[in-house]
Amino acid sequence: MSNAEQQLHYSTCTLCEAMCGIEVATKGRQILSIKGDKENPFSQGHICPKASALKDLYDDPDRLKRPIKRVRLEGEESAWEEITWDEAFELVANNLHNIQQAHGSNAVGVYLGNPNAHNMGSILFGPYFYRALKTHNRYSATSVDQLPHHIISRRLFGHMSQVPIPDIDHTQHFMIIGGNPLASNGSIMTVPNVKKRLKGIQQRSGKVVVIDPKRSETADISCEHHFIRPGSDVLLLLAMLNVLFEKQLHKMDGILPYAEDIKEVENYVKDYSVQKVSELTGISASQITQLVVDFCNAESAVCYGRMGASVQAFGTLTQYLIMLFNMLTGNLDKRGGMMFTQPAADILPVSGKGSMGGFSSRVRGLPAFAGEYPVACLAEEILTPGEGQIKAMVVGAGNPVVTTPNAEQLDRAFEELDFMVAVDFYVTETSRHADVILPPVTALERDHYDVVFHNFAVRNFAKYSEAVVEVDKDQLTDWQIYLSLAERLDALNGKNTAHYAGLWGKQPKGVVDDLLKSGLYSRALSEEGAASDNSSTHLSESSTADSSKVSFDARARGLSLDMLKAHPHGIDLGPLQPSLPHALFHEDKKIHLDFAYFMADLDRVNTHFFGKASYVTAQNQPLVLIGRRHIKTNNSWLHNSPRMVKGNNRCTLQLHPDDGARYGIADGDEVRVKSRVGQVTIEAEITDAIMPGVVSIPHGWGHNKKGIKLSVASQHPGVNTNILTDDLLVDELSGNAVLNGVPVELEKAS
Ligand SMILES: Nc1nc2c(c(=O)[nH]1)N[C@H]1C(S)=C(S)[C@@H](COP(=O)(O)OP(=O)(O)OC[C@H]3O[C@@H](n4cnc5c(=O)[nH]c(N)nc54)[C@H](O)[C@@H]3O)O[C@H]1N2
Ligand SMILES: Nc1nc2c(c(=O)[nH]1)N[C@H]1C(S)=C(S)[C@@H](COP(=O)(O)OP(=O)(O)OC[C@H]3O[C@@H](n4cnc5c(=O)[nH]c(N)nc54)[C@H](O)[C@@H]3O)O[C@H]1N2
Ligand code: SF4
Ligand SMILES: [Mo]
Repeated sequence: MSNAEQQLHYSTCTLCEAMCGIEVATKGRQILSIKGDKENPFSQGHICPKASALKDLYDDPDRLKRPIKRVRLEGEESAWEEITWDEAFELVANNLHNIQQAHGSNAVGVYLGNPNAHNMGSILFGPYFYRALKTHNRYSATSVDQLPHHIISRRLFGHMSQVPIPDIDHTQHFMIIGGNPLASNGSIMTVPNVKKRLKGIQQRSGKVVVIDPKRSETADISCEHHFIRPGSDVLLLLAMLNVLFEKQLHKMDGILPYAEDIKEVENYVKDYSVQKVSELTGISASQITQLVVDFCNAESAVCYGRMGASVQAFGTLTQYLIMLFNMLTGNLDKRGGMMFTQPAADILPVSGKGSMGGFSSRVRGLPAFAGEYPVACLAEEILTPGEGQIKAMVVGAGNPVVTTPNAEQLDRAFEELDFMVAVDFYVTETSRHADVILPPVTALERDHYDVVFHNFAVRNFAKYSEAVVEVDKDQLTDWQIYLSLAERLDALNGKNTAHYAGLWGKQPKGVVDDLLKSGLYSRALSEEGAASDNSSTHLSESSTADSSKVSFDARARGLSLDMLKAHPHGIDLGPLQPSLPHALFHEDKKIHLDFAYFMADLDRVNTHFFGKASYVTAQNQPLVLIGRRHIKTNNSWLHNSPRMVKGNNRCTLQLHPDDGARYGIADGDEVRVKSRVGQVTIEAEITDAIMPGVVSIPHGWGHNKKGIKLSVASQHPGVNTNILTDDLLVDELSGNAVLNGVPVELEKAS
């Protein structure tokens, strides 16, 4: 091992959505360094400080490599014991099976966390396991995140994952509502080096406008920033649409062939004048009008809303109105506007469109979407006795005890389970409750094709990379874990398991190969490729015009895994292309605006903001809590890397100097923050970057739970903000959690 040669590998960082290309230097099984891959046509050498955390994760002595089983000792104590994979699979399959036999299929609940989306194996082979479980009790991080986007795409375009994204490289006007891509590196917009691209808009005389209760890092480099009262975006959007019609600024010609009824939007918004909403939003009437006028005067423009706009009381309606605003200004499916992507390996045609309606949750009646219930109701489904009560949990790549609302209640609920299994390489706040932990390998130890995020990328691009380091025979990837469990469960349920042999042989990468070979580019290339010498297929034509760095070799017979292996930096497939009506999944090839479903929520808006009993008057607004991200965090799970937590305490309560004075709180003071469901004590950070009446705490912290095995994170525990967020506060239309705009009270801790 010691005399192994140094090798360079070209891989992809899977930590956030940006898909940055990385150059990894290895010697044997040692990872020497991680740098940006300059030859990667998509990310062009960009990485953020988190990329090196991939090495830290790989080297982390706290990381699990073999399955462990909890052994209960006397009293409340327990210890972990390493077991073989065979023992582990048997234990898990038997327990889940027995619980389902005794209490019904729904007695097993599943929660899937965010890293699944960045994992080819989990995305493609995880479903075999969930299907084998046959439970309706499915939950995921989607309902503390992008659920509104999926519902809108399902209803309007016919598929939950057909989400149009901002054409950032060609737009002349970018309005960002509740997103901070400078910290998050973009979301539902895969965009490496977003800072350079935002600056690019300004260099070509375009404009970046940020609407956010915080003057964020993104606001700092934009042309214009407006504070907005958290949760009032829906009013802003209604008024913006109203201005469009009042000033006759709308451009409907392009969209009318797909959505004739779009004219009716005028009737729904006519009551929401800029004057009516200005005090409640905190943005003046003339400023709102100007926002619309500037947007409409731009050659191309796009309005984009993310976390801050989605994960709040009116998140679904807000995102819907954002979509209508883009449509009514002629910016859907237009260069520089909101565009659909053309991914090379397209899973949409072979994945579920998103089932709607039918089910609602047992205890509270929250709506199911795409076979999942909102995670805000998970704890009550475990804690409330009766038929269908959850008795066992499967948690895959998630840490809901830190990341979901009313976290302490969920923590208690997990204690009540008869059995729990976690697929995770750490003993976390969540997995510490498990009876068995099944640890998969980390990102650099597995093959990767980004099955999800190419679909949200600001440029069409394809890239495949093999694992950069070898693993031991008894180290497994997520897909091997899921497939093993699925096979055992099916066998226990008396099902025929003959087809599993084929799946083991094919592997997730075989599925990707099939998708590539049957995909858009392969078709284009095999139709024209062999004959042409200058890579001028209908797809690359515009890519050459757009100075793509690597134009793909059209002489090749078509895109495949082998072709991608031969291009280890990835293959650029050009800028986004207009693609209506092709992008629509509805059989009639129309956009279904579905006013009946979405606009029904205006009743709730009216009651909330204008009803008699409303607590949200302009004068008497409660102090509200929002969240934030930092470039060196990744939700709850990178705090065990020393270089990610180095430096000043970042888990602080930010508040405005006026609020500091009002509550007698100075910078650095310890403050007690209380909500309906919990309280925390946290250090205050006074800053005028936050709007008066609003406080902010980042999520993902609170590593002080007994029994976790995160030795670095435990030294920098921070405070879990989701102890304050309220499981009963949801966006009622979707059931999505409200993590922004939570009423809280403050006092200086004595
Ligand atoms: N207050 C507040 N709360 C929030 C948010 C907020 O803005 N404010 N944001 C929300 C959002 S957008 C999200 S997406 C959620 C995330 O919420 P979750 O998905 O529940 O949590 P993560 O912190 O991403 O936890 C991921 C877990 O997966 C493990 N893991 C990492 N990679 C892998 C892998 O490849 N395989 C397996 N099996 N395990 C892996 C990690 O060790 C970690 O324990 O948090 C949400 N919570
Ligand atoms: N460094 C880092 N990057 C990440 C992650 C991470 O944890 N750390 N997580 C990843 C994940 S899972 C996701 S989903 C993405 C999320 O990526 P983004 O959507 O960019 O999320 P945030 O960075 O939290 O930015 C949300 C912004 O919304 C603002 N906001 C809060 N409430 C409101 C409101 O009511 N109205 C308006 N208009 N704005 C509001 C906040 O002040 C904040 O600036 O980031 C991804 N990237
Ligand atoms: S921005 Fe950072 S975390 Fe995100 S993919 Fe790039 S290097 Fe990884
Ligand atoms: Mo997320």
